[in-house]
Amino acid sequence: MKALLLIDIQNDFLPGGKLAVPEGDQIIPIVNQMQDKFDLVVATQDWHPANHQSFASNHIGKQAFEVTELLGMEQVLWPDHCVQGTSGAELSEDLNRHSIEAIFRKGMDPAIDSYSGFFDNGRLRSTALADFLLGKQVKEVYLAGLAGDYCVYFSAKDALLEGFQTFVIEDATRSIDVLGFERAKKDLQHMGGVIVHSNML
Ligand code: VGL
Ligand code: ZN
Repeated sequence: MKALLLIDIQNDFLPGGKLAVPEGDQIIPIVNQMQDKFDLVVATQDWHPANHQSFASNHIGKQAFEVTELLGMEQVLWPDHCVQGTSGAELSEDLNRHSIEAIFRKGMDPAIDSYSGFFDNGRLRSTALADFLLGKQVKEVYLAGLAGDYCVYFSAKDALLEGFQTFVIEDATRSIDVLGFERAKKDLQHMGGVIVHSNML
């Protein structure tokens, strides 16, 4: 079984949003077209409380995009984004959402960030996404969404570590930092991941 994981296709990561990924909206028609090629479509949703410690606004004297430490781990401080219940946290209205069987929320613990759809950044807690996929006999996982150098990358990495055959659809993602995505792709390939184009599906 082949699953498509739609990572954080939320208003705040799209142009006009609080943490807009350049050209993020360009993936939406591609993602809409390819959904019927998969046995299962699952989405993730970044879903932070307002007091989340990844927000620069919750650290006196710090600016967005500064790097600090959280629980002994490097942490980029972000502009407030994907706050629970706000329109910025909603999946895009332009995204075809009717095939999405389940939505896994992440980033609810104010003390720790959660880029991956599988685990928080400290791997302290699981979202149960892996169990869900295993329960559906999924062997191959294809990733699309935002941002390529953060949540798509970390989700793909965890998919590999969880034993799924893992594919990143590179034209169905956009990144905060393009060079960061180049590094991410190399790392994923090194781990056994495969980078594909939507026209290869
Ligand atoms: C993301 C930064 C902070 C992402 C989420 O979806 O890639 N990036 N929170
Ligand atoms: Zn976030």
